[in-house]
Amino acid sequence: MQLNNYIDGKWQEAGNAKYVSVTNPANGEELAQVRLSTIDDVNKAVAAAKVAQKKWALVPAPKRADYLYEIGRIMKEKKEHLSQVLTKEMGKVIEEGRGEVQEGIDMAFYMAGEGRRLFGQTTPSELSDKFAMSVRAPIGVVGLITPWNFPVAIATWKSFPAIVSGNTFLWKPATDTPMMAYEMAKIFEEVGLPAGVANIVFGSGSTVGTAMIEHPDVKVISFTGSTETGRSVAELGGRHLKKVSLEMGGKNAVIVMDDADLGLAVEGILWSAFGTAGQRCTACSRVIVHKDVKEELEQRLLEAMKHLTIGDGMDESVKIGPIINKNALEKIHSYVQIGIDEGATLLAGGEILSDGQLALGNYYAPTLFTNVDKESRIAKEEIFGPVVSLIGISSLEEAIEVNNSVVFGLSSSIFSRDVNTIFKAQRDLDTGIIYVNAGTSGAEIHLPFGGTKGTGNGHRDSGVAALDVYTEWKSIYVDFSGKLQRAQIDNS
Ligand code: UN1
Repeated sequence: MQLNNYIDGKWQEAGNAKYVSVTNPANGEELAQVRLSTIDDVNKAVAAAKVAQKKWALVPAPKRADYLYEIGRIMKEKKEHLSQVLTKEMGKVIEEGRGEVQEGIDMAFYMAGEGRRLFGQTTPSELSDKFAMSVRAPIGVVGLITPWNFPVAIATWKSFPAIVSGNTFLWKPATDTPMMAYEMAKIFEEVGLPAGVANIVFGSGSTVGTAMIEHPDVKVISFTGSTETGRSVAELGGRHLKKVSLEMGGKNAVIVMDDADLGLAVEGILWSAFGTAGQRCTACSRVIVHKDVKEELEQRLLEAMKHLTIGDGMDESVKIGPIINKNALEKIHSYVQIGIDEGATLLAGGEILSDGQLALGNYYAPTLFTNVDKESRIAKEEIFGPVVSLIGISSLEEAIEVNNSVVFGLSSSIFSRDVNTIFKAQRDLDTGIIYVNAGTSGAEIHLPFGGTKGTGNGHRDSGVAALDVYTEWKSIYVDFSGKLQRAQIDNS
């Protein structure tokens, strides 16, 4: 199967004659070939999106939303097919593949609902016979750059609010996972989304991403990916005065206090540290545990980890799938070496798995370190794999201090039964997402998603907050007094 760009409602071969293979990380099997795009392809897509946007902005928002209801309905109808494609190209286990597709369906219906809201404000004027209000206005053509770890959900967090509010878009999916974008393009075609509203351009960040950011007709860039790339996106975007929304790395922690339900904490840690093989921005990478329960937690985690089955995510009994590619696998393994060199105690895992069928794919053993120094690299840097570090603490204040000591601020969690502890924690943890008595992942689409410090730049995906990325506020004053009334002057 060969994947081509979807531009102006048509399937178009990219200018570059080179095809690259898309492979299944579970077994190395080739799934498709994708042609990489050139700057010319980007220009074509932007031109189509620009023409389409003029008309799309005039379609009443509830009518724009009708397309989203249809998209949601078809995604629901095709849920199993989409989940299987997702699991094959990205590797997450099929149960999680279904969960991610569901996240996209939820987003479709949620944002479709916004078509009849898109609330602005009406407010009294300081002058008589004058009306004041604000409305959300579309911005124009938006550029979306999405990661491989959530190939569909994250794209829906960005594209659905963009189109319901009257923009058109150009989407560059990650090179490792173009198939979900192709599937979504087929759905856009099926619902009859007007040509040019949704455009998909496959290709590299250096060519397609850069061309998108530099193009004068692309007004907004929404990016999810590494902090390193996000920084370049922001720098380049800044030079071109783009509105840039970034969602980047995490170094999320679960705090386990001495009064916690340890059984529940073990389940929460396992799920958020090793689910998706740790390849979530929201994955738990640190466990900050009260010294009075540290040893018991270690024992319980080790016991529970014995039951984690690793393999091809298409097998319903498998709990942990592969790592996206060989480079990522090597990076994870090099962090484990760093941890050992830094003097942390390796309790479990720490190896690339290659027994039998596993040799065909990229698998890493779920890894548990303890006695990790809070200042060490494995306690501070994002690993993006199934590696978790236990750090001992003696008080809530210390736990919060350790949690907040990293450069990232996406997600955090606390296990405790004490209401005072919980409320202090939710006030003082400086992350964009906080969980109480649950792990660090599992955000729902109707709340803002994003983080503080090195995780973001003040914007949010999903939730009603996403509309702020894709709209400008227009404040409108209607004077019906029939005379000149000067604000701040004639009303005193
Ligand atoms: C991500 O890892 O970038 O909360 C997204 C979660 C999912 C989304 C994760 N709903 O883990």
